[in-house]
Amino acid sequence: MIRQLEELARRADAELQEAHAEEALNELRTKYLGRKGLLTQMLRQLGSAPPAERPRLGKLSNEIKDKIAGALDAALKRIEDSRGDELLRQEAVDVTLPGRAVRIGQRHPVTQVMEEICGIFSRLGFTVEEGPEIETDYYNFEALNIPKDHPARDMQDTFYVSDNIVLRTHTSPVQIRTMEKMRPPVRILSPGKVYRPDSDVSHTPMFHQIEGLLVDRGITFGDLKGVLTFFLQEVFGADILPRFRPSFFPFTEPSAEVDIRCVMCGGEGCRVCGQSGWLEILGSGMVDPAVFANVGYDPEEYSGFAFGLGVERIAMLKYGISDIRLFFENDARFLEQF
Ligand code: 2U9
Repeated sequence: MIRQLEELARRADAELQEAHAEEALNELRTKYLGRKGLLTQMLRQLGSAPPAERPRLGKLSNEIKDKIAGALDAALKRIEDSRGDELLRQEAVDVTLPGRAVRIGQRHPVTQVMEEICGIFSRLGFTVEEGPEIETDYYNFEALNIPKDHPARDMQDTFYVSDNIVLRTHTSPVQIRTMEKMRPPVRILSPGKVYRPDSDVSHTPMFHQIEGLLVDRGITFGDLKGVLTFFLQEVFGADILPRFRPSFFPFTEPSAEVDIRCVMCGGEGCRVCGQSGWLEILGSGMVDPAVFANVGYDPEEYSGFAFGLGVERIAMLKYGISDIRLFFENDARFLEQF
């Protein structure tokens, strides 16, 4: 029986050397150590061995059993370890590879120009105020001295939401709302989207405006000219000399449109300036006393000036763009240039 046991141990050892896969090792475990396994069967025969030999046989059988089980466990562990190594190899990161370039976006050209303009006025102490794009007839028209059926309403075609609700046609309602809640001195800018039903190379139904309002005691047309000249020289260069041309707006009196020498032809006359040599940049004027009365400011005590400009128009002149609709097609090849 000892020889049988030793023979079994040798065979198991030989077969173990040959088994490399997990499956083969599990088969060997069943073959030798399983409930009907070869070693298990021999252990059962121990009872029929002479009593004197049983302790030795028992000890030897257990040693062989432990040896086979140990060898199987070790072989399985080797397989598991090498699987982990393989996984590490597969998932390894080559830290010497160059990184993938990240495409960095940028702000829309209209936003850039808007921020530039707000930046210039903020250095003069103006702060930004915002308000709703859907407005009441009162804030968009009435409070600004544009009564119903007044011919001035024809100056601004309007998107009506209902009888008394409109998409704001200018950002002026923001100034009315601000004056309602704030006493002078007032020095504010209102940038934002406005809406008018127009569409061609120089009009889109939505565009951006920046308006400004300054109210205090003793403000004169001279202050208006000084502030707007400073602004235009910051945007278009120190050598431009603006022209203040009389005009009319219902909410300002007197009113002036502000022109600069054409940036395209230098005043010679070209397609951009319509052969006039001048470019219209801003509308402006001294706030009409009727508007002050609507917000409870005493026109005898306070005066102020206001101005308005179209941001897309400034951006077109600054960058030489001939069709305003390019700003809103969102073609990355166009937008990336700014
Ligand atoms: C209040 C009082 C007065 C704002 C003004 C203009 C002149 C003007 C246009 C320029 C081109 C609009 O974008 S555009 O079409 N704006 O000409 N805006 S004065 O006057 C105000 C505003 C608010 C309470």
